[in-house]
Amino acid sequence: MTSTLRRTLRPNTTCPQCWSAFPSADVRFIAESPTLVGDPIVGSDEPLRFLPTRFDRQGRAIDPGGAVCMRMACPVCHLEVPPALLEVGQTVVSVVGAPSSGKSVLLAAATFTMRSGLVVPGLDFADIDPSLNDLTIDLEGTLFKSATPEVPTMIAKTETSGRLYRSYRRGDLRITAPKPQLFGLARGDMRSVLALYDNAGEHFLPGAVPPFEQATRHLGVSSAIVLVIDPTQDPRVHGPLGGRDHVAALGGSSSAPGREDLVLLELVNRVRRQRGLSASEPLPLRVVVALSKHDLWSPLAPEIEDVLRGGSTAHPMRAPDGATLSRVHAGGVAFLERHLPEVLGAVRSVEPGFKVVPFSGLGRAPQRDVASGGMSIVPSHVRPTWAAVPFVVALAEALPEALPEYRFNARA
Ligand SMILES: Nc1nc2c(ncn2[C@@H]2O[C@H](COP(=O)(O)OP(=O)(O)OP(=O)(O)O)[C@@H](O)[C@H]2O)c(=O)[nH]1
Ligand SMILES: [Mg+2]
Repeated sequence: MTSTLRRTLRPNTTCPQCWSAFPSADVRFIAESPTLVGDPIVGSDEPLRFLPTRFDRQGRAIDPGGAVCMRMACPVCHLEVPPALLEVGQTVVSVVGAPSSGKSVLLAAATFTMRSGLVVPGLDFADIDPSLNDLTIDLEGTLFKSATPEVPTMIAKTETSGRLYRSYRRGDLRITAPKPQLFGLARGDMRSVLALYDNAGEHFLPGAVPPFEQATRHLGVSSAIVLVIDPTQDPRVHGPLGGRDHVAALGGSSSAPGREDLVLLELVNRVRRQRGLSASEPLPLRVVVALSKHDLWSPLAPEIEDVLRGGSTAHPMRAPDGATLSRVHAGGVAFLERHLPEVLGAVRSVEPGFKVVPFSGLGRAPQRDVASGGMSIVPSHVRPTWAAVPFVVALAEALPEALPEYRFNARA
């Protein structure tokens, strides 16, 4: 590797796909010569990964077939890593929640609004490599950049395996993990790569079989967890909102009543297992409780409504400041205390510094599609509220110097 490249490399890098830490200088290159196909770790259809010994004048690696190569791969799992990762640190935020809680809609709405630059003044947020972020680009495309914005549609349920995942061989095991979605973050002097993952909710359910636990191994390295809780999955909120069927017809609820407290306890066990922590050690990560589908349950949380009504007149996408966030958090805690007390108890016991943020990824209820029986919404009607805020709060916890104005000024 040339001195120009070496100067900018960090000594170590953590792979966003298999989460192995490796010396940055050990990064493999992906062969470009058409004859060099077949890799022992990622598969026979993939180009060879190799440790370069020859370079051209610009310091670019040359593969054994003589072609110049620029794409890089992790030396352990051989999956592609963007070169930026070798130069700046990585912040991993895990999005966790039961099936149908609203994780994929949240991701689409959050990444779409963050790109606008209007959420946090001065924060640059961009794809590191659009070809690796195809999942987010697809999700955003469905709701926010549809070529047919008047035709009802909906984000599909996240499958437990398939094209949203990548696999590699480790010893005799074939390991499958969700594709990381990587974004470059920059504000002032801070530079970081944000890694996000969209898992299927089934991956987080207690009693999930071991391959599902592999798919959630980002919990072993994340600095913050956005725990998506859908209050409308709890039968106790159905009555005051007009009954279970009424709530289900508006995008809420699900066939099985959610046990969000159990999802949380399972999550904590995995975090401890994957990091080798004892049961008494505090969690080395922050938890943001993102209460989804606020459009449906807002009448049950008048304290939040009061804060929002008196809110600032800045651009509607702008994230509120720490003082407003603290008041909304207090309203969220009061709502949980009244309607989901054991969820609040479970969160409090695992992370006393948790933060509550309500949001609505769609901003309004979808409707049941007569033809397909599924839920759908007209893309031009989608107006997310606070969708990026759970991530802003998570990043303010993970990178406090870069986002000081979003730190809470009161603890729960
Ligand atoms: N009313 C309302 N409904 C929503 C909102 N967001 C999502 N929904 C509904 O909830 C369903 C599930 O949302 P998803 O984002 O796919 O949920 P998920 O957590 O990704 O689910 P899995 O992929 O199964 O784990 C959607 O199909 C909508 O019908 C919202 O902001 N408001
Ligand atoms: Mg999903």
